[in-house]
Amino acid sequence: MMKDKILVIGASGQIGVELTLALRRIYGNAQVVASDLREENDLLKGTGPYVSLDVMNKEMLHVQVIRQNITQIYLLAAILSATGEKNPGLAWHLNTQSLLNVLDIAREEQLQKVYWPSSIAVFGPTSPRQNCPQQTIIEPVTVYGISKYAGEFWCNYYNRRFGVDVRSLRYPGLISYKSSPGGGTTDYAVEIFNEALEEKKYTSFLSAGTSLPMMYMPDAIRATIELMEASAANIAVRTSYNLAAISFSPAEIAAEIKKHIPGFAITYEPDYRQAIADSWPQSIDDSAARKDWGWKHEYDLPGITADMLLNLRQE
Ligand code: NAD
Ligand code: AKB
Repeated sequence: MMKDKILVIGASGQIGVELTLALRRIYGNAQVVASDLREENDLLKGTGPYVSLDVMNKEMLHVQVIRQNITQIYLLAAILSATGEKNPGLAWHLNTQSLLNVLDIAREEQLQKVYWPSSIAVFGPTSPRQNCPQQTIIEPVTVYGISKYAGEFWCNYYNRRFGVDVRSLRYPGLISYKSSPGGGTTDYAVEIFNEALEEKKYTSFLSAGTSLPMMYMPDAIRATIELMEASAANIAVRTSYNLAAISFSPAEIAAEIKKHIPGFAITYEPDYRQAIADSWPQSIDDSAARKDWGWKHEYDLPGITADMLLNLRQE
């Protein structure tokens, strides 16, 4: 049997760094090829192979897949919600064409598996705000959400029509300390920790009571690997699975940080990202993921806060 050989595209990003390191621990360093348009992240250096790659260049991507004997692709390259609103055409182009390039190559080369993340950003103002179900009214109002929703249907199409084993999760906002977030609406929940430690104050670009679905990176990485390792027979959703952990607002995370840094102060200056956040649900029903492949989150807000501050203090 051919040994698994994985290509991670967008490996220098917020998720890519930690996912690449986790995959290398499981499959072996040499079996996981990291790639990105930008330079190799410092945390990846010396841990395994790295190639400079533009996922929009389909020919070069195809060459790499053949040359490296790739059997699985994790596609993480994307433009996120806040940056996407500044250049909608570019966000649509990158987010959808990168996926089509990967799905086409997966079909032609009969790759074992593909992973591509969607987002809670697929939901819009007409979706239920609380416990938003897997299947519901979905009318996204950001270009990022539109591109993710279209991508989900491309995944479903390539699975049904061509048998490509592509799997996907609708991640909530992700909180991490290893690699910085790349231009999303939930980025405040990472920035707040750095500013709390450095300045003892933070100005939030979302209002005090804006509650959003969130997750700690270790949970997100584990969810990704558990989904990818599940038996294909258990993957009933071939668009993208709702995935949830906790929900909180800027005021709630600030109160939790204050327990560790009593002098910490937060102020609020909502900007264009407030409208994006207001269009998303406050909480997500992920019972399909829990039932089909046993998803269970571990970290709550006190656990995330304590771990973030501990690790950032050690840097
Ligand atoms: P990120 O912006 O931190 O990382 C994306 C990486 O892709 C960057 O390193 C970037 O250089 C690279 N990239 C961009 N264009 C490329 C190209 N043409 N070729 C090759 N690489 C390219 O994003 P992230 O937060 O790590 O997100 C990864 C995926 O997860 C995205 O699809 C995103 O939509 C999704 N997601 C992320 C979150 C989150 O909170 N981080 C939540 C939901 C979904
Ligand atoms: C963003 O805010 O754009 C991302 C996401 C929820 O997809 N973190």
